[in-house]
Amino acid sequence: MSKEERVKNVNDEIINKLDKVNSLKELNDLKVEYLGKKGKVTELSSLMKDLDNDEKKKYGKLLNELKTNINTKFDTIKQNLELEEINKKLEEEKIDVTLPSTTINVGTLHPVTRVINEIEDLFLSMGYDIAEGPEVETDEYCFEKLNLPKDHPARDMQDSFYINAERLLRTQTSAVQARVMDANKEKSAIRIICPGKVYRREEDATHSHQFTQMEGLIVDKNISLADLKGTLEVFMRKLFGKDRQIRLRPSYFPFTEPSFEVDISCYKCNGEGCSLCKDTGWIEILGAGVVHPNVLRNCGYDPDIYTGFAFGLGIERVAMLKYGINDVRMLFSNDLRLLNEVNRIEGGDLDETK
Ligand code: 2NM
Repeated sequence: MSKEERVKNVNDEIINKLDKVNSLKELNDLKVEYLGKKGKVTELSSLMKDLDNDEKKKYGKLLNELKTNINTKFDTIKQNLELEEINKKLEEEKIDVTLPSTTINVGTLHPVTRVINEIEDLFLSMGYDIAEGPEVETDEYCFEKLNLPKDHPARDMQDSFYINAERLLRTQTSAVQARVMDANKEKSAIRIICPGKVYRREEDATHSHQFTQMEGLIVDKNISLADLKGTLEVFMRKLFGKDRQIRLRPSYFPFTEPSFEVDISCYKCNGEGCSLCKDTGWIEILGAGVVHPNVLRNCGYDPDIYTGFAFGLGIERVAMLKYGINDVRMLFSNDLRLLNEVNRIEGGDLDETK
């Protein structure tokens, strides 16, 4: 067989085999078989060394044509196979967008957060600002400015967590109100509510060493007890329903004079008497009073020009009453049943489409 015939045979052979190639691996094997070090085309090239110059030229040209031809075919087939592979993958991994999705659990607002938000919304609508302050407070703002000097017996009422002689975890957010009054250089009117965590060293099992408080303060000219009563009535009706009545009983707080405990008519029995209100028809909910002249003076306000009222309540207690929770620890035990139940009552506040 002549060299030319051998070249033609190899060419035919390879074209025949390439027709049957089904995968990139088969293609690669074929490439090694023909163009590899010991391949059939390489073998044909080795015949060159025995030829004279004229024949070398002719035969060389033939070999080059063969190689170019084979390589082009290889490349085309490779491209086709790769394309087939991608299409196959795309076909197999097609996403069906009509399939139902897996459920994603959306979080809910904590009951304490809900109550804070509700109270903030109401007081913002009445022109109050929200004020915040440090939880590690100075003795001065927590007690002294609020008419509780060091030897005052009222300090026994709330044993505190002291950091050192001068600093402690705040026992009430009125410390923030003293700061706001103090910082107001123009000594202009003030209307604020102060939500936040407070800390007390409680001994018994039903009280927590930490709870959330909301205190309100208004300081202006001509503020009277009637303003306090009206404000608290609106406040309580927003939280517990439009039919609520309020009742003020005399009490004592060092920072207010006079001071009151405030009750709401029981929302369960409407004042008839039931287990919730212990047959009294009333539920105790707030502390309040007219700001003591000493407090105003301590914070730079002239009590002959300005008067004010203040009130405070525990957020956990409001949440427990509103949502029928009878153990305060339920609020902090991360039990999803509680959050789901409150969410059922109030609706999902985190869903922005609502
Ligand atoms: C209460 C009850 C009564 C109160 C007083 C003040 C301030 F800053 F004016 F002195 N802030 N909050 C106050 C009065 C708080 O909570 C049960």
